[in-house]
Amino acid sequence: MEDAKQLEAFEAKIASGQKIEPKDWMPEAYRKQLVRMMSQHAHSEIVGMLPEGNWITRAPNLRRKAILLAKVQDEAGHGLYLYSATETLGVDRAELLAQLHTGKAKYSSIFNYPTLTWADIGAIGWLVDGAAIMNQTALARGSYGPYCRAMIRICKEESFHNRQGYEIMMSLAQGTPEQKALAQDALNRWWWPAIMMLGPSDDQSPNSDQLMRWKVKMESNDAIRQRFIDRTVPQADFIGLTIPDKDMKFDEKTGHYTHGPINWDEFFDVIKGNGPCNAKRLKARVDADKKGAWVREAASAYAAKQAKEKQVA
Ligand code: BYC
Repeated sequence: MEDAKQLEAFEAKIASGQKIEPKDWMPEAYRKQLVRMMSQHAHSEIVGMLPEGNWITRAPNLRRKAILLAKVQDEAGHGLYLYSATETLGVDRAELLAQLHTGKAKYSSIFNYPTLTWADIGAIGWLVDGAAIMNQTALARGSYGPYCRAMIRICKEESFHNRQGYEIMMSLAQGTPEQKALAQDALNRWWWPAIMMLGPSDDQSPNSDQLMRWKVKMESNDAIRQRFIDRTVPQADFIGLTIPDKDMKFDEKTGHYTHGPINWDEFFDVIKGNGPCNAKRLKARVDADKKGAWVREAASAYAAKQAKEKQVA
């Protein structure tokens, strides 16, 4: 039974804007929600390396290759910060990875779409990292210390990712008609999945109320989506690309863009495991885990040997 006084003190701390730290008392529901969300976030980072990793060997020149390699390495780093931050809640990383590998834990819907052309790398940086920044700068102001601190660093790196993506799109849009068509095609395919990755509409978001009350989420899914749209549509206009939404228009009265209907059936289908690349992504992670087992075993054996030698000395 949770102590009402402890709960009151916990909620007062959050209300006053203080951070909750790993050794502080917290309700079990808060801990569970954080483990769910932070581990899904960590999984998204490492699964997110796959569609971009697909283009490292095919980047059009050395400069592009070096930048993409650095970006994909950053995503691995984000996964590491986030698994470490999740471990502060008393769970084991191996257990979290087992949940990913058995399909029990989710990862972001966006990474279940294929990267068909080089322009997709531009679209991912511009739209996917752009949407992630909108979401994560809000999360950085949240209540759980280790998650917020991880977010601050991640957002700085995502800003670089976002600019590299937009710069790829800008170069293609200013190139030959074929290059511009590649950029437009990538925008057409990634726009709606990027809009959806910010989560279901508020009326279909069962976790939001509790998470917002406890300041894990600082803004609702729809509010962040609107901010992302308002920021991104003028960027598309600036480079002469068209958002694939015939209903998209600027509303002078509200100062916001209004958009057409979102295909939520597609979103829920993808998160159920039926997206174009779900099976492929999961297999790639499971295979990587199996292939890396000997490295983990060797590292553990070496650490045990070192510890034994220290004891003897
Ligand atoms: N995909 O109640 P809701 C990156 C699930 S990686 C899959 O609104 P919540 C990058 C949700 O889990 C950045 N599932 O949930 C990496 C819930 O199911 P469960 C990734 C989704 O948690 C590499 C159900 O739908 N960012 O940028 O309040 C290369 C109901 O939803 C999705 C993060 O992970 C989705 N898109 O809000 C390039 C940010 N959306 O768990 C780039 C951290 C919802 O109850 N996460 N679901 O079975 C969050 O901010 C929140 O978890 C969400 C969802 C806004 C995503």
